[in-house]
Amino acid sequence: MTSYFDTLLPGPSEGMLQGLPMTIHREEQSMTSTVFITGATSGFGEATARRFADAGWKLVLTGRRKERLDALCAELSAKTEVHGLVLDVRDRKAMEQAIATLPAGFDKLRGLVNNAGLALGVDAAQNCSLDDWETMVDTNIKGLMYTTRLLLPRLIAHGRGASILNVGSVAGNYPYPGSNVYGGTKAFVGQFSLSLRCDLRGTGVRVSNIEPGLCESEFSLVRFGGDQAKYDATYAGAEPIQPQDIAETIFWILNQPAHININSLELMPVSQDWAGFSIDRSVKG
Ligand code: NDP
Ligand code: 8X3
Repeated sequence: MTSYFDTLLPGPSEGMLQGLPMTIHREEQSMTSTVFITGATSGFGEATARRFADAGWKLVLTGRRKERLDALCAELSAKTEVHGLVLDVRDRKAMEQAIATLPAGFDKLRGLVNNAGLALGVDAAQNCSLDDWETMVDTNIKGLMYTTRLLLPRLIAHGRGASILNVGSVAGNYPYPGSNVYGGTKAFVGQFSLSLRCDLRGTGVRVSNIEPGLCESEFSLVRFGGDQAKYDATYAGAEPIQPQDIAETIFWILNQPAHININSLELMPVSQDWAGFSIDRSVKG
């Protein structure tokens, strides 16, 4: 019987394993283990890049902050081949050009991690900035749409064992005050992921959506406009999930045997649960 762990073994030559199911998984892994990760300059994306580099996967890493990207690429180049792309996922033309000109050796993908994203604010809808709403839609929906569509041929070229891993959120599953457009964009990610699976029938390409709850990262600094006190209050006493935990989860999903698709995976820290329905008791009876 072959376990998930067999896919991770560096093990002996294929000749020695002839006839074992393990051989099949090893071949799938060694064909082209390149993963394309958006938003690798911090948080989940950076931790995921490190996790895959440790396992020897080749990396294509993207983000807007050049200095951070350059530093990460330089560091991880000691472990594996790395190609950095300073890219704004909202810039369709730049994305088209960068992906069309991926260097040889990075052109066939086994993994796409659609991670780049953000939330801006927690105001009630009636007080929100339309600019912020557009930024979230352009990044979390349109950016993810661009990478997916542009990279699909390269994932299909890899075929069996390839994966698209989308980073959704619990905010796509449950409403809370102030989640409005952010939650809407993550609901899109969930539904798009399921629909993609239908379209990719027969290609061998898998699609997964992870839906994390409270995780500690710069996400909350971005959301609160750099307000460190609000950041600290968000995580105080909660033992939130860490980016390394998410990286392990993503690595596990992409390394499942090729006949298994993790459709969706929702995860929260133990400290987090649901608040229950709220009732406005100021209404006159
Ligand atoms: P971070 O803020 O630490 O990381 C976000 C990453 O996205 C950065 O690398 C940033 O890079 C990149 N990014 C943002 N906008 C763009 C853009 N326009 N073009 C290219 N890259 C962009 O947050 P997390 O790691 O926590 O978030 C990663 C994903 O996880 C997001 O999609 C988020 O919605 C989701 N998520 C986060 C949770 C949390 O509690 N932290 C929980 C559930 C989901 P740069 O600024 O350099 O471009
Ligand atoms: C981030 C998790 O609960 O802040 O997607 O929306 S939450």
